[in-house]
Amino acid sequence: MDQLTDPVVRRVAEKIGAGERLTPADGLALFRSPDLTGIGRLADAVNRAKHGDVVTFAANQHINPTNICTLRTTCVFCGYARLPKEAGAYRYTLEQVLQEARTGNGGMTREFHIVGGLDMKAGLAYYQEIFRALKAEMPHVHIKALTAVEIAHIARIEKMSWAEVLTALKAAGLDTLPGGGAETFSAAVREEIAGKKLGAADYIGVHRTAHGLGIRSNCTLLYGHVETYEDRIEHMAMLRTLQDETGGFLAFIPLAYHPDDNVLGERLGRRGTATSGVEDLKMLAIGRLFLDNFAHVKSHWIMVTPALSQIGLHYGVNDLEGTVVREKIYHAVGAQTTQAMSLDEILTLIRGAGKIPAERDSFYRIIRRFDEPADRAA
Ligand code: V47
Ligand code: SF4
Repeated sequence: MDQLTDPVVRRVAEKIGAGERLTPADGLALFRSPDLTGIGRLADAVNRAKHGDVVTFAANQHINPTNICTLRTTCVFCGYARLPKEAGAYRYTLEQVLQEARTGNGGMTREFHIVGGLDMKAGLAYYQEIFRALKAEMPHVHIKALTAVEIAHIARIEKMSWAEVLTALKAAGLDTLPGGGAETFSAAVREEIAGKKLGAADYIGVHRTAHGLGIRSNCTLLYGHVETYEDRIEHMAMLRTLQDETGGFLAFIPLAYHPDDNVLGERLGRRGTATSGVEDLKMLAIGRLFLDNFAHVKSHWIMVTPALSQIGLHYGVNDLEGTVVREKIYHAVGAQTTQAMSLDEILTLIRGAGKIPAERDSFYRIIRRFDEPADRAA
């Protein structure tokens, strides 16, 4: 790495070469460094050492069973939630969930990603029924469902502990937890953007409990709103600490804040100004470098565009959000990207980066590699 121009990045490269973990000060210095290319080269080297040229994706399908949410007025970045009597509010019946599950992906779905609002009428029994019915009809499909925030909500309305809720849902068919609801852990930021949402310690607590019960999970970081670089580092440090303790996280997924059609975006006067490409790439690369105990860093192409995600494959990313069939949460806040990607489109995107696409299961085991064709211009 003798062409690294910024001494800060050079120092970090030496540390990584010596097998040393990055400190919060190192992470902060990287965010402040102008040397995006150098940071990317480091992240790429770390990523290649773990995964070679293979980039994975899952054939997954998002289902959002209810948009009714008690936090509708306090999560000011969210454009998806509705109050129970508000126009556009919905809660699927079991039959509607099954209908949607049956329609997607031409039968290739291997994972349902099921999340929604904190709906007082969607308690334990509602989700148990859904998971049981999905598993009865499609036993091969993995169920990744309910964020830590939703688990805590169900526990509260059912007067049960997190462990009891998780155990009951696991028995009904829940396999893993998605990473949503983390937002940014900093108490001051949370107060401003998600005043009434489950706090950082409890988000971590639900994931710790899940890992203890053999339920693995993902984690996220919502960036590009009012948080500072220090907040991003503090957030990732908490994730890294839990990962040291349990090893239960599968992937880290940075989520780029979208300012359209939500109160926060209006308040900040940010309509039409999503995060910049440089910010997105830095976030992905520094996530890869700081979270040295994470195997997988996933880019969410729906938010940062497929083109940026493709470049991210040279900045530490080894996994792409899959062939999402119908995405509502981001498209409620102005995401202009397509709602789904076909298998061909995903293969073309990954090959266009000079990488080898591979379909994976929900535990990141490779199902099939697509080594071919090598010499096509994409
Ligand atoms: O927690 C809501 C985010 C998350 C906005 O685990 C917004 O595999 C940007 O967590 N701008 C839910 N982001 C989505 C999520 C996720 C997505 C894909 C894969 C996985 C996984 C998890 O969406 C929320 C929140 O952070 N979000 N509104 C917005 N205006
Ligand atoms: Fe509800 Fe989640 Fe939206 Fe907050 S981000 S209002 S918890 S759906």
